[in-house]
Amino acid sequence: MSRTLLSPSRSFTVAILLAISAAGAAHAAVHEVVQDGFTFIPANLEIQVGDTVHWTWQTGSHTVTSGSACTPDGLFDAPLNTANPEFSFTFDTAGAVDYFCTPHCALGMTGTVTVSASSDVPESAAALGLRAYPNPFRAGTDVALSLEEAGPVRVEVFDAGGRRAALVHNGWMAAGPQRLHWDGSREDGSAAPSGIYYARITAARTVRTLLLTKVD
Ligand SMILES: [Cu+2]
Repeated sequence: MSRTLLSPSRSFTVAILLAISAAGAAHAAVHEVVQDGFTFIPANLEIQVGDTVHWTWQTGSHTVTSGSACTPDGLFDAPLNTANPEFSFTFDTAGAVDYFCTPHCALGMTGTVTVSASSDVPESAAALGLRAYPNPFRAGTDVALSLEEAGPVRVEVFDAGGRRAALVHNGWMAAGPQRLHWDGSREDGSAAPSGIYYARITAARTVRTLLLTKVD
């Protein structure tokens, strides 16, 4: 019920176009972490949604394993040794991700990647003219976008804590103006509480975010 793909809008006062193109490519930085003895350097990293962290091995045999308190949480778990001297992971969700080295966690070989969405929102949304209407909204809102070329598009909504509230669209989309409706409900069908949300649009290898405000 939250996956309504509307036909191309005939109202350009509503459907403000979003051109997802190479010219407007989102910043998607790669951050380097080096294994040095029983430490990751830097141990604490602050990045933005869509960024990639690249770990590089130097000596010994280690792992890069997500989780807190030396307990894997399943997000990623990769060896870091002479046979696997590097590992990359792209962070798609805001929030703090703890990780550790399995054999050396008790020695304090841990790290944290803090993924931020909020600081990137105004700049990226403005650069693309991305709009939702209405916004703020009560019952539901339409996200307007326009692809230069047809291709796969994923539109997700996250709450302020980085938890996904809804998958609005995940599939092929034609070129030209489109509107995607989020009815304001969570994936389990319950109504999302009022507050700040982020719509994240993934298309043409770029990631865009748009601030949404749900009011009572
Ligand atoms: Cu280690």
